[in-house]
Amino acid sequence: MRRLLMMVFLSLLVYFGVSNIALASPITFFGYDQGQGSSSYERLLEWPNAKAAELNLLQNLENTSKESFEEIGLLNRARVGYNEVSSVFDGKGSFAGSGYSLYCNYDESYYGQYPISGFKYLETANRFYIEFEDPIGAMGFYGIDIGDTDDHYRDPTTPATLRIRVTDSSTNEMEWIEVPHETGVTSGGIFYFGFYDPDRTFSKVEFVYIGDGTDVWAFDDMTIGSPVSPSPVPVPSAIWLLGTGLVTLIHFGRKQRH
Ligand SMILES: [Ca+2]
Ligand SMILES: [Ca+2]
Repeated sequence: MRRLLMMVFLSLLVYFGVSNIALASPITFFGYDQGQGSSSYERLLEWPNAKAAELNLLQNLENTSKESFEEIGLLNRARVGYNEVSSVFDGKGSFAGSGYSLYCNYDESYYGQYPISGFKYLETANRFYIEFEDPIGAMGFYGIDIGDTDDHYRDPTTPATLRIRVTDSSTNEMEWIEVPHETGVTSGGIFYFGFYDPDRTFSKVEFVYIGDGTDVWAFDDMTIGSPVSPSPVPVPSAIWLLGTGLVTLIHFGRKQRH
């Protein structure tokens, strides 16, 4: 009896131990449309590759909230600090950052930065982060004029690149998610980057500026959500066997006592 119980305990340990180890990395999406050139600050009129990446991500999500920055009360060419914009994504998140980290609403290309939707977007040359009231399982965003490091202001030997860092809400661990954008590309390009994780949720997403080069970036049409729930998975045979084993054990134990 004791040996049987020990075997049940060991099977449980193996089953749950293995499923904990099998945590997958986030699944990522990326699409890039090249800008018109470093001497031209004309905006792109369409961005099919970036758009396709956005649609691919959204197909995998539910409970989405989109932030287009259009609701933020700004006059043309005005800027506000992060502390003035505490509620985004339908009130589910808030931005924070420091230094030159501002919202803008230029309705034309400003040195390569411009909006995707409407005429408002987020413009920054610094690290910023978004914190979420309830943890999210997915996020995507448009990045505009990111990676044109051989252009004005920039140090081409240490180009400015964007990386994002997520905080796992259950373990508080930080993890980098690489944004696979090029550097040394033309001004005014547009990419879409997104990720979802079927196994974990995130309470904080940090946009981190790496490199000594100075660059100014724009972000627009960010979406948060959760991965579409998988259809009910049939109970694994191991669990069936375990259950059947336990029932037999209990039955056997009772019989012995009687
Ligand atoms: Ca917008
Ligand atoms: Ca730029």
